[in-house]
Amino acid sequence: MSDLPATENRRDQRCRSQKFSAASLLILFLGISLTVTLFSSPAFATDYFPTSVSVSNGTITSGTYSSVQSVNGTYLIVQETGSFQITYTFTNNIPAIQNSIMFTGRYQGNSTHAVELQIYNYSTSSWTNVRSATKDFGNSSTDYNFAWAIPGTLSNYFTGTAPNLTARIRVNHTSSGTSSHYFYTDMISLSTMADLSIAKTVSSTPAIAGNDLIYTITVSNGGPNGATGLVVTDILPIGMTYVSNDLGAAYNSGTGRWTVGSLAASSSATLNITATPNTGTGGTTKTNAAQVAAVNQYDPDSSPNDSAGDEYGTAASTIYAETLSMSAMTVGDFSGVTLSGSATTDTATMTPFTVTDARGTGAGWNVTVQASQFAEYSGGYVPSGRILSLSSLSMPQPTVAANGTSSPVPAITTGPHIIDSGSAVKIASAAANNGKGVYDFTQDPAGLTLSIPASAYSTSYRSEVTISIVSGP
Ligand SMILES: [Ca+2]
Ligand SMILES: [Ca+2]
Repeated sequence: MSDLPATENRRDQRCRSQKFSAASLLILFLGISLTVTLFSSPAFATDYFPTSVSVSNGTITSGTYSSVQSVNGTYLIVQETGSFQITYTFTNNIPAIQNSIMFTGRYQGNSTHAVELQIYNYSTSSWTNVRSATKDFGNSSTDYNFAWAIPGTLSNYFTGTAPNLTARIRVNHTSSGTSSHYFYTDMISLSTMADLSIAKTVSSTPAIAGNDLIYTITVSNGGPNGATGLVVTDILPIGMTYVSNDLGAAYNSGTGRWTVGSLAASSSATLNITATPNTGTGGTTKTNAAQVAAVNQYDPDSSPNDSAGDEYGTAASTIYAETLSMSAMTVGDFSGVTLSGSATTDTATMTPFTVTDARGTGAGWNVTVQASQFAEYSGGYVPSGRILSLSSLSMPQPTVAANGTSSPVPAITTGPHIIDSGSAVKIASAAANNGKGVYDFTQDPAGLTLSIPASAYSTSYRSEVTISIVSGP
């Protein structure tokens, strides 16, 4: 009977010298230069403020309409005397239809009282609730900061002729009030609003130094209105080299600016950037960020260019250590045969294995297999014992598939291969600039075949199988 113990990577001397070569590359690239890109302050939406304020069933105790034209802690304060209304009128000072109302302030009163925000509908000659809730302003000792979308057909809420449109907003208190209740307005304005968000992914992690990967950046506009003047930045991390993008001149790889321009509500735009981790980055993690840098509309839950919020997204890739390696291949035992006076065969198993070339050098590699001549074995090789003739052991032709983003797959040498012929047999080879990446090799799991001649002697035999990966085309 014969048994074949698992062995692998016996010929690791050349692999080890290759690893030292990769380490010296790492030192060469440590002197990389730093690039800093600065941007001017982003453009924000323009706010339009009231030109007059009127109050019913209440008394203005402090401030005028000019008090409410910025968030500065100077309040227009209305003291309740009944179910008050505060009407803010924007007369002939709005150049275009707006889609949202901004408010900073508070109601200090009875928490059970309904205090709601309304806008005048010139089409129906009635007040429309901006929100469905009636308690838009609950009792609070600290200011609220609201950005509310105006519902329905926006043009119904504006009258006159652009650029001199008029609109009216009202705070409506429907309960009977007392003189101990106050409504504070720090700022109220009409503006435009678009809720932008960014999603970002990367095609490969882990990634291979020297192999392309793709960043996908999607910017979405949750509305309620279209965004204009939209710019997204994506500056590649240090150690990554830009290759290409799928939007052409809209993305400037030097500044990292993607000029999106206009983006309608409920729509999105996508940019794919192809880049390569430089050799020397092995063992590190590269995180790439994209964010909205500028837009003309107010975003209710995030701000441009602050590396935070839902319009800021990141994608990270770990980079493989820059080595050439392969996983273990395990060879099973043969089951053994009963001699019958005729030639016969026996089979044993071989497991799949994986080659990883993360050096980024494009030096290529070869996988070789060699089995020693079968020799009599009984707890150890028997001196001057029986042997089987050379060239009796064959393995099938493996198949290979790239695992993830990889350069052209290596060539497979046509098999089956006789592996105990006295010299190493090349079963796969990656030419220069091929085979960079991770490759999974599979083969017939019971395909290792031993030919046993009719003249064989009955005893136990053993052979050592060595599978090696070596650098070079
Ligand atoms: Ca947002
Ligand atoms: Ca932000």
